[in-house]
Amino acid sequence: MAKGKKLYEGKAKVLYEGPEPDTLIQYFKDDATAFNAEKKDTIDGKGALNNRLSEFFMNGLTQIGVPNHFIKRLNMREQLIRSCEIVPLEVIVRNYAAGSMSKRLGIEEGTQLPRPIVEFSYKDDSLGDPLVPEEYIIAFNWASQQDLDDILALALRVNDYLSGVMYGVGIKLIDFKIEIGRVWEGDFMRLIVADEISPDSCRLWDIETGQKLDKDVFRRDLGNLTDAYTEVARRLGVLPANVAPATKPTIVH
Ligand code: AIR
Repeated sequence: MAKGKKLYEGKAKVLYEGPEPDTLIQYFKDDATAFNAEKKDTIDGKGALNNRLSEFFMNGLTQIGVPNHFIKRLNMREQLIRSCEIVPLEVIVRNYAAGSMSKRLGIEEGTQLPRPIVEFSYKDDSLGDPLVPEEYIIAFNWASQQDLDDILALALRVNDYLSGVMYGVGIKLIDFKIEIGRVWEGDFMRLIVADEISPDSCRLWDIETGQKLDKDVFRRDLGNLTDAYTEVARRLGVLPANVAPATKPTIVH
C-alpha cells in the first residue's frame, strides 16, 4: 500500500499519511528508549513483534466493543489505523505497585494494590511526562470532566480485558499505559484507544517465576528483550514469521 507523507516520528513509531481520508499508517521501529530517551538501542525484531501484539490486543478490544484506532495490519511493521486527535495524556492503570509508583511511595514492587488505580501523566517529553491531578487536566482543558469519566471507564475495560488475556497465558498484568484519541462522527465526538498496546507499554510478569517479559528487561538490563517479547507472542499464539533470531550466531573457538 502506498505510504503518504511522514507526519510524525516518535521514539518507537513513525506515522505516515494513509491511503484514505482519516487513516494513517503506523510503522513500528526497532528502536528502544528509556528514561526519556537517555538510554537508547536498536533491538532486532522488536518492531515486528509490537506490530503483531498491538494488532492482537486491539482486535480483542474490538471484539468486546472497546473502540480503538486499529483497522488492519499491512505487513510485518506497518498497520493501518484511524487518524485521531491524541488527548495529551498518558493513561496509566496499575494493579500491582511497580516502577514510578513504587519509587514515589516506597511500596515494594509486586505488592497488589487494593484496587486498580488509574493515573494520568501530561504527555510532554521535554517535561518527562509528569504525573498530573485531574484538576490540572480540567483546568488546562486537556480534557473535560465528561471525557475523563469516559477515559476512566475505557481504561478499566482495557484493564479487565488485558488482565484476563494475560492471566490465561500465565502472565500477571502489573500495569500499563494507553493513549486516547478523539474522532468525530458528524457533530459527535468519540474517545477511542490509540497508540499501541504492547510489552513496550505494559509490565508483564510470569505468574510462576516473576520473570519480567516487558520493556523493563531493556530499562534494567535484565537480558534479551526480543526473547522476552517473543515469549509473550508465543504464549498468545501470535508469533510472527521472520522475526530476526533473538540470539546472534556466536563464534566458537
Ligand atoms: N509507560 C509509561 N510511559 C511510557 C510507558 N511505556 C508504561 C510503562 C509501565 C507503566 O506505563 O511501560 O507499564 C507505568 O510506568 P511507570 O514508569 O510510571 O511505573
